Amino acid sequence: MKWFSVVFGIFLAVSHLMGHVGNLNVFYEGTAGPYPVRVIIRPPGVVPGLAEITVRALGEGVNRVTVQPIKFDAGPEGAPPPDEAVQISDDKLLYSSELWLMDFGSYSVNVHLYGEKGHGTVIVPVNSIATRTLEMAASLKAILLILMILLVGGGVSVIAAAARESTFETGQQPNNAQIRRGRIAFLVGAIFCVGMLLGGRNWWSTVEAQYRANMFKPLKIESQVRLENKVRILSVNIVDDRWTSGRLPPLIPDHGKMMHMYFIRLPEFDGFAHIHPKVQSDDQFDVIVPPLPDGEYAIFADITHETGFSQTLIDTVTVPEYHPDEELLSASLERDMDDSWREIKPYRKTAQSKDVSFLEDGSTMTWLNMPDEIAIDEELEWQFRVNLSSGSPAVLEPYMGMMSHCAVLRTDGKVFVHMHPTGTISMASQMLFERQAGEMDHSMHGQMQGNENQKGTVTFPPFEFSEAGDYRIWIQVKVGGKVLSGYFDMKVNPPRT
Ligand SMILES: [Cu+2]
Repeated sequence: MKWFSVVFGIFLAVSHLMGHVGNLNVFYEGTAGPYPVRVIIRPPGVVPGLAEITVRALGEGVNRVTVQPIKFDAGPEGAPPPDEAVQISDDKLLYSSELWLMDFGSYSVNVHLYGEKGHGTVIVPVNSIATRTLEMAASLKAILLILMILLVGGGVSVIAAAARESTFETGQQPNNAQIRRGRIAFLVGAIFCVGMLLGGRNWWSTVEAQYRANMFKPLKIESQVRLENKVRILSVNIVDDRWTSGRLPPLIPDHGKMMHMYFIRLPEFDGFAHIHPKVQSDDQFDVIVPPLPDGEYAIFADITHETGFSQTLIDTVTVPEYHPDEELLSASLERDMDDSWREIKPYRKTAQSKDVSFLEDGSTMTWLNMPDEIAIDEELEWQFRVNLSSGSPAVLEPYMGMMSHCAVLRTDGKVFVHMHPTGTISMASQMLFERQAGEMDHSMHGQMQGNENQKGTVTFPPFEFSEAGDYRIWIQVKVGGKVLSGYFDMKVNPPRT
């Protein structure tokens, strides 16, 4: 099926969405000092623009919340004073605010909570990027056009009339010389006004071109698979000249890896891997392809820059046939110990969505609150439970510091989200901002990896889909030292009317 590749190719060409490809919203759940808290940031998608911030205290005792945007390169000293978040009247635990993100780049929003147990802070990183241009409404366009004609027409007439008649006595008629002077003034005035308009247009186009040049595009990558003694090695090369010319800040590791890649077989999503390419040179990352069937694969690779800016690199790659007798020991690199993969059932658009997924070892993963139907912009806290084949709840262990890793993919490839029970943020950028702020209580990191390990459940902070469509969702957990990957299919409807 070539359609996916075609759609995907077009998407790559025009894509300006990121991180979470096609979804800019930031979800975070963790603790601010003594207070458990959930923060949602909805960036405007234009720069400068107003970001919407919602803070929910997950317990009693909070009576004041402030929010403050901090640009990475300006630091806390260069930040505006904190803004008071307003309590939303009928819900005592919910606060909301709007913050201006003035510039392109990496920001953090520092959320301060005050109450009975004192003061707590949490830092939530957010990318300030432009992903769209705002269209002017047709009615406004029409009004402005009419005003422009009136203004220019009126201006030129005034100039002409002044030149022709300003020296008259009342009631006098203009003579030929005066009429001619009026016409010349009309012409000069018209040329002047048109010149002003053209100049204005020129200025506007320049500003707009600058904005467009600053619109977010993920770094361009090229990927291929080569064989080394039958071992399939995937190479990802960053070929974007913004990167190769050294204009972008270097990368930092996120839970110990420079790149986190989801590697998904097309077009039926029946092969899935979460792998970690290793740095070979400034712009080359290599990884051993897991023992999955040959074919076309989609790549979603998350990286975080030294400024806290994170992005997802996307590509597709053709993978040759798997050799069961591949000589892994002779390969020039090793498989990362945290790499995981699974072959699963092909995606069928028509299939009934099921809330139980059978895992590799015979245990099950149940989506406890899977809705029959969901529409975009509806918040839903996702809850999963893993049961051993004996039926008793599994004891979940952290996998790369998290109780679970989740990947959400729309089946046309246009929306991709990678998240954890702590939300959608890059942990690397959060730690970076915390270091910059220099005041954080690092004991909180223990609690951030996830919640309620008892009863084999994991919970993700409320997620809302921002685009309708068909989705496949993968949920990974670690049980008894083994990574298990469950998957679910879900249809997301347009907004309810
Ligand atoms: Cu993850």
